[in-house]
Amino acid sequence: MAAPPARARADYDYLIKLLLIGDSGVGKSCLLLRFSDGSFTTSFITTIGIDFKIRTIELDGKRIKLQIWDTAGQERFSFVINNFTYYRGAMGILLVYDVTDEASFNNIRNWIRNIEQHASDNVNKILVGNKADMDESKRAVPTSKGQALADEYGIKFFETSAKTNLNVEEVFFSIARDIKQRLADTDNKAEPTTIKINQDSATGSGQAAQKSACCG
Ligand SMILES: Nc1nc2c(ncn2[C@@H]2O[C@H](COP(=O)(O)OP(=O)(O)OP(=O)(O)O)[C@@H](O)[C@H]2O)c(=O)[nH]1
Ligand SMILES: [Mg+2]
Repeated sequence: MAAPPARARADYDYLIKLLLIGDSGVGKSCLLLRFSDGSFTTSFITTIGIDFKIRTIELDGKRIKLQIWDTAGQERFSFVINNFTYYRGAMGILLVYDVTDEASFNNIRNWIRNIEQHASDNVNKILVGNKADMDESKRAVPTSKGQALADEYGIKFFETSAKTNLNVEEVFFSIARDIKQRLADTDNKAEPTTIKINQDSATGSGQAAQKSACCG
């Protein structure tokens, strides 16, 4: 077997930083785990601090390396996102609510206000109503309400299930496609298309970042 070629070039064409935002318990970590590892668990382990996962996808013959950040929805653990650290360099934000939890839906407006304060103006956003697998009797937010809110902000909308894998790929591919298009447009101006991450957080699953965020 021939030796693999030396890595003379980056293993991706675009590096895209995405953020997951939304109340505690809506399923942000489960969506990330479903997308990055293809797994799901029913036990609820609330996120403390921040973490990220990487998955590289292919779009129109280009390799898109998605660096997806996940943080605490619980306010007492969300000190990290009260400043610019979490939002810095974000190219896309997934705003997640739980279709069985009306309060999490009503809070989306607050999360959007937060984004407007901290994220860059041209960041792509997408609205995600998670737990669509749950029984209709449990549903608190009709699909039409989610769609209406997304329309109001001029963003795309998906209902998902991290549990059954409904629309999870679609959400990430959709926002990645929109961002890639935006970056390709700015390519013409010879602007850098990637964000820089330091060596520590470029490797592994971001545990170092989580540690320093929670205990440092
Ligand atoms: N039925 C169903 N349950 C889900 C789904 N996604 C997540 N859950 C459950 O909801 C609970 C919370 O999920 P998490 O992903 O930990 O929620 P989170 O948004 O990351 O919460 P924080 O880290 O506290 O902000 C867990 O018990 C999951 O099993 C889903 O699509 N369907
Ligand atoms: Mg979490």
